Amino acid sequence: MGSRQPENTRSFTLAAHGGAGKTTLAEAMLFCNGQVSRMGKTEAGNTVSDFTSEEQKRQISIGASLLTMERAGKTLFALDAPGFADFTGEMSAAIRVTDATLILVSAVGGVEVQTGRAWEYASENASPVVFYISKMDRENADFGKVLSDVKEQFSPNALPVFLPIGAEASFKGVVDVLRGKAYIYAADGSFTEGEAPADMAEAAASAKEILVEAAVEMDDALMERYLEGEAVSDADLARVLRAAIAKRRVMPVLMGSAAMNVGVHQLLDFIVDYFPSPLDRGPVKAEKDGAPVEVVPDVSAPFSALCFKVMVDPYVGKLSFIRVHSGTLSSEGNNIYNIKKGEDERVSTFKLMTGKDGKDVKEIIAGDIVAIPKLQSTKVGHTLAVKGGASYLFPHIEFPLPVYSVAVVAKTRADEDKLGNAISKTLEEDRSLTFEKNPETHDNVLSGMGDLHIDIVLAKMKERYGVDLDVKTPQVPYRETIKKTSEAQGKHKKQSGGHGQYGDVSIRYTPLERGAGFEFVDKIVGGAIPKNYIPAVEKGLHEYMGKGPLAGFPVVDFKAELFFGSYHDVDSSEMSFKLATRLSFRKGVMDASPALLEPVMNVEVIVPEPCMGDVMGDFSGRRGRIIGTEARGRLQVVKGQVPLAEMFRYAIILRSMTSGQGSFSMSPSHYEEVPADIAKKVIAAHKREEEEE
Ligand SMILES: Nc1nc2c(ncn2[C@@H]2O[C@H](COP(=O)(O)OP(=O)(O)OP(=O)(O)O)[C@@H](O)[C@H]2O)c(=O)[nH]1
Ligand SMILES: [Mg+2]
Repeated sequence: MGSRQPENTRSFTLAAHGGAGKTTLAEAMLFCNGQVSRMGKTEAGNTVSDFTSEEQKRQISIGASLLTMERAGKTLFALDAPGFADFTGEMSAAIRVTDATLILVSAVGGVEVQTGRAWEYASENASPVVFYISKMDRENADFGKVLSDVKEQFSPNALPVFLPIGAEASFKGVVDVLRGKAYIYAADGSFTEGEAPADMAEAAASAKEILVEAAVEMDDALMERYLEGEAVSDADLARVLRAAIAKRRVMPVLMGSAAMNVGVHQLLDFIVDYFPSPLDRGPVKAEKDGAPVEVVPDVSAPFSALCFKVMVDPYVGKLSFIRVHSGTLSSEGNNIYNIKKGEDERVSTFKLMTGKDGKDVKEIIAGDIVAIPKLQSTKVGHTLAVKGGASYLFPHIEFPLPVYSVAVVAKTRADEDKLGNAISKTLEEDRSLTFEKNPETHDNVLSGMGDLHIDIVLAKMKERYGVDLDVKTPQVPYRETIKKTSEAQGKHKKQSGGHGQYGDVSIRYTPLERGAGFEFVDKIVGGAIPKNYIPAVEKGLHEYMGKGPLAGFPVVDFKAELFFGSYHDVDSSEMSFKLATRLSFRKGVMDASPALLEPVMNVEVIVPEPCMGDVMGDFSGRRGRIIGTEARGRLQVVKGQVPLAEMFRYAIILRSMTSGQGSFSMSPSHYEEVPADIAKKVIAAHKREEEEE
């Protein structure tokens, strides 16, 4: 590789709705490029991209796979991202670190929900977009319809560069509008170059004219000459078209059939000729001491890179995937410095990855996307440099917040012992996953993007780390409180034989406002209880508060005033006073009209306008209330508050209610009293549990 230059690098993300054909297209590219001798199929579980056992079993992509290709003196880095909504984080991270986004749209299915997400992520990252209409060989493939949908829903800048020859079963080639040539494929996958079929010549010429018109706008002098009627040379056109693509002024529309391997050579050539290089893409934003800086993709600048993915292979170990943004780095005698952590990391080699296989390379340069084995402290989103070199940080990579939670329970003691290690390794790889022990309910709560995501995580933990887990709905962290004032005496007395026990307290319990917590007041006068026993009363209250008398949940928002009591010179002790406090507390709370409180969440749902009615109606079915709605781009935001108890399966319900178009996020708001009929059930369930124990 030696003298590689960023101008010879092309990186792109394959992004689309689930099943649009990304992995098949990636496989066809490798095949055309001579890197695999037989094309694998998703359904046969033998593609280069989908190499994990869960991907093969489920016949979908789960993680973004990196494929490296050499073609016509260029290095191509393709990230094949998953399309299923549960793995959107993999797609957004891939788009962030590549120089272009190849958005696939099925010629049969057309624009779908995740096509929209791919478009949005590309737009947020100002990523140049090329559309690829896939599956042209399939029955009902309709290039014209999909093209007009793409234009209408995404951008009028979507302009065809290839035109299909035939369709469905008779789809056999493409006309490359720029070259004015036709490429006709034979059954054995070979193709011949020729003139465009006579009935397509006019369409091809007019498509080219539209491209020329759009592209010359990138160069004022050229545009002037063009408007005066001068022809634009091929070299000039190539130059301005490249610029127009890099600036999202033209979004080429290509097409083909990956499964039949028609048009893939032409796609690869187009990538080589027209996709933006890191130099075309220009500087990326970073931050130094709170001030913005621009990082230029210059090979002689200080080295800097961003880690965007971590993969833990039980055999090979950890691989950290990085995008190099500036400089050159050799693996010989160099450490990498993790700026975020302030730690040096040993580097033995860099790997050019294709699926699970890596090819060692000694030097990496700006624009490269490679893996580094066995980095210790580097996590997704960290900026890497060389000690004493670059000192800025790239913005963190944002992942969607988890929206679906389950409580996991180890099946056996052995599973429990292995859980910690398995979870921490899994979390490292999967940034859309969180794990938390709820301090109130003691549930081990695993949260992710949906039920498929959680299913896959559990299957992976079982296969890789041998941890078997059961799942259940997490417990709601209910709380208890009181609504009235009460006074209760607690007297603990045991004076038969041996050393006796004696404690006697009278405590007044008063409700406090929501969120106030607990307050203890010592109102003892005249030594009714000696000073040294009073801390025991307070300590006792703190302890018993943790498990309320109503249903065993923490008691909150009340004041306890110790106002009277009595003691015995010999038999009183701290323990006796604690036990007396317990008697008073249980009676006092039950006499003060106790109530159950539940957490209420702030919920924000983002949906297309037509789904708003359903979403709002569903809110009231969940005991929720709407706070307001507002428009956000082409979508609507519904804001409201809903009890947590009603939200556990919401990710799944929202998906089906909106055909996958809705998304939501939530955060804790406050505690509120549980309606009586529901409280009764919760209390009864708790009693049953206690009896079982
Ligand atoms: N007929 C036909 N089928 C195709 C073509 N491309 C993909 N398929 C089929 O479509 C299905 C999905 O293909 P994949 O390549 O796995 O789709 P994907 O976009 O990678 O899917 P995810 O990664 O799960 O989002 C498979 O059954 C493929 O065989 C094509 O060009 N023609
Ligand atoms: Mg795939």
